[in-house]
Amino acid sequence: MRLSLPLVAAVSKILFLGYARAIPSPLAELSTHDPGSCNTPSNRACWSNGFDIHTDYETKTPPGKVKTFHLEITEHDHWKGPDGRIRDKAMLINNQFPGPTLVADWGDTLKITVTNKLRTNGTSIHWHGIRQLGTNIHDGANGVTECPLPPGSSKTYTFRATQYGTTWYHSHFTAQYTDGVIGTIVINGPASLPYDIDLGAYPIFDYYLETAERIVLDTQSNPAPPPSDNVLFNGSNINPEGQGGQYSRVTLTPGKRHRLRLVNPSSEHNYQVSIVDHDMTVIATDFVPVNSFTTNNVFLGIGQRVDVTIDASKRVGNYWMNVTMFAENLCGISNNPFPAAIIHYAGAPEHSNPTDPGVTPPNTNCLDTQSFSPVVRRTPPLSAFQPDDGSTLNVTVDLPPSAPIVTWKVDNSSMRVDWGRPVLEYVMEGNTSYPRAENIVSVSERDAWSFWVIEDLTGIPHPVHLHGHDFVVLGRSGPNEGPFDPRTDRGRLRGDNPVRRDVTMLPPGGWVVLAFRTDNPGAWLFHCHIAWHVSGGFAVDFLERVDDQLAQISREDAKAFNENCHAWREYYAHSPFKQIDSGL
Ligand SMILES: *[C@@H]1O[C@H](CO)[C@@H](O)[C@H](O)[C@H]1NC(C)=O
Ligand SMILES: *[C@@H]1O[C@H](CO)[C@@H](O)[C@H](O)[C@H]1NC(C)=O
Ligand SMILES: *[C@@H]1O[C@H](CO)[C@@H](O)[C@H](O)[C@H]1NC(C)=O
Ligand SMILES: *[C@@H]1O[C@H](CO)[C@@H](O)[C@H](O)[C@H]1NC(C)=O
Ligand SMILES: *[C@@H]1O[C@H](CO)[C@@H](O)[C@H](O)[C@H]1NC(C)=O
Ligand SMILES: *[C@@H]1O[C@H](CO)[C@@H](O)[C@H](O)[C@H]1NC(C)=O
Ligand SMILES: [Cu+2]
Repeated sequence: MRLSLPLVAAVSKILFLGYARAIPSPLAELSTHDPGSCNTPSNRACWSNGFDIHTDYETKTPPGKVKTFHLEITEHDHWKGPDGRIRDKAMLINNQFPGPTLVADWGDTLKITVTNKLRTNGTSIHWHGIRQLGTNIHDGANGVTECPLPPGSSKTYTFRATQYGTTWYHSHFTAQYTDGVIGTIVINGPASLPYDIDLGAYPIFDYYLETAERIVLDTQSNPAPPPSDNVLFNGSNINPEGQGGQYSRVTLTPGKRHRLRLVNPSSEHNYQVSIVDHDMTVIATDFVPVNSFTTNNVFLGIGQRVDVTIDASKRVGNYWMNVTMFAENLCGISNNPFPAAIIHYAGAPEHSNPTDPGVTPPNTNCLDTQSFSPVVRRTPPLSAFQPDDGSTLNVTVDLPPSAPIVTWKVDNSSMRVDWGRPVLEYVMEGNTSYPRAENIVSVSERDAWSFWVIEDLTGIPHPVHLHGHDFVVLGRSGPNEGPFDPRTDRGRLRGDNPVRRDVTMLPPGGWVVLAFRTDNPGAWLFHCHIAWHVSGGFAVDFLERVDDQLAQISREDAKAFNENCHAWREYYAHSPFKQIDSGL
């Protein structure tokens, strides 16, 4: 399919509302063990002694506490979902759907014990966007950084919240997260704009009545994804077919400014989010605080987070919050034609629905906005970028009947991890004979910018995600502009404080140029976040400074790793079900 629409900027205007600077004198009296006490509605830029919105969180972390959490994953048959319909099977965390929101402060250490109470499936939980500085072994990517946890066993994931903002966690065991193994995370920290009320994490995601395994098998024979049965806002919606369920209602206090932490933990859907008659002001993209940016709709690709503020400055009433997917651009497809939630002003009628349908936002060709400016600046040296075959990753898809099943490939190789032989095991053994299907991309230079051109030859927009780093988005083509041409396209790159985040959209039939600093040794997945595409092999594994990584694995972590792998291999030898996809 060829698209001729011009790239329409989704933004209305840029506002430099300015964030208040940290006030020096009262701050000096604050104890460093009292994070957040200078973080008041009128001064969200402030955090604690020596830490504020201008602090570079990649180099400095405030002291924090240890926070412990317990997540238990269980399997449910004949489960009645939030829109009143029955699913054959669901997998829930602590019996909640979505799972509990984990809340901590910037600088805290999270200790999260995950127990697998599933009947036959393994599991591994990935903490999306968490940098895992020095703790790659807690990244939760099974077949890469650990063996899956077999049924009946537990693992404690331990990592430091060096960043702050909003994110989510999910199973990385094949497409298991689509069955319900997802939840959100809020790390409290400073913000680039004052606000009165934090409404918390607000996930918007696709919901299927079929099991994830069924959809994986279907998309192995036909690449066209099935439409979702619904789109849930904060875990609820009405049943679009009729009786059952209810709209999510977000209550605003008239006259106040609210922070809403939008998260897209979908399996297939990328959205443009809009609220009838209201602007939103973006203050963070993924974990990266940005200078406030006011718009009437925000793009939310899978895995992305956009923290916005919303002023309750309109007439007291109820307003639709909509998500738009342009199906012709392959941005997502649902059997719910107009997925929506209700923005409810306190004092407005409690049970009535809004009447104004609002307007459909302009079509951005399923591409995310590139106009954000991070508060803490980066200026990657474009002169150090030497595009060649070695820095290009191309994405292709083989279809039946020329391939046995739909097979997604990066540089002509489809990822297939071996759950029982994760990459870190090779690293710990000093064995460099990685199987081709691990899709290893070695990156060995230390503390350097590593530049990558990603080219799409599949004709579909893909939300691409990197573990262990925020990348900078140096440039991007429009849809169907073909491969990156160094002679003409170099000039389109921007090194002056480009967008920085952990997911961006790869244009269909086009390219994106990304870079990250090799400051975090480990085995870091880079993959499409469409569940059916990563399941089908669309992933590589950046093996960053493998020698330095070996030195940072603690003896305790290595022991737990080996014991779990041993338990997994024993279990898997007799497990009734085997790996049917990439494993991710
Ligand atoms: C995972 O569990 C589901 C539901 O019980 C089952 O259908 C599927 O075959 C299992 N897959 C693996 C690899 O254990
Ligand atoms: C989302 O749902 C949770 C759990 O029901 C609730 O506590 C929270 O207030 C909701 N968030 C918003 C913004 O409505
Ligand atoms: C928003 O959702 C409501 C309810 O489904 C619908 O009536 C309205 O047309 C939608 N508006 C937009 C702009 O999608
Ligand atoms: C994609 O990259 C691989 C490996 O570099 C190369 O063999 C192949 O020819 C490329 N495919 C296309 C269509 O450019
Ligand atoms: C891609 O890999 C296949 C084997 O999987 C090989 O036969 C083919 O020659 C490769 N193509 C290119 C362009 O390297
Ligand atoms: C490296 O690992 C592979 C795969 O498990 C194994 O076949 C090989 O013998 C190992 N090499 C060494 C030197 O241990
Ligand atoms: Cu994809």
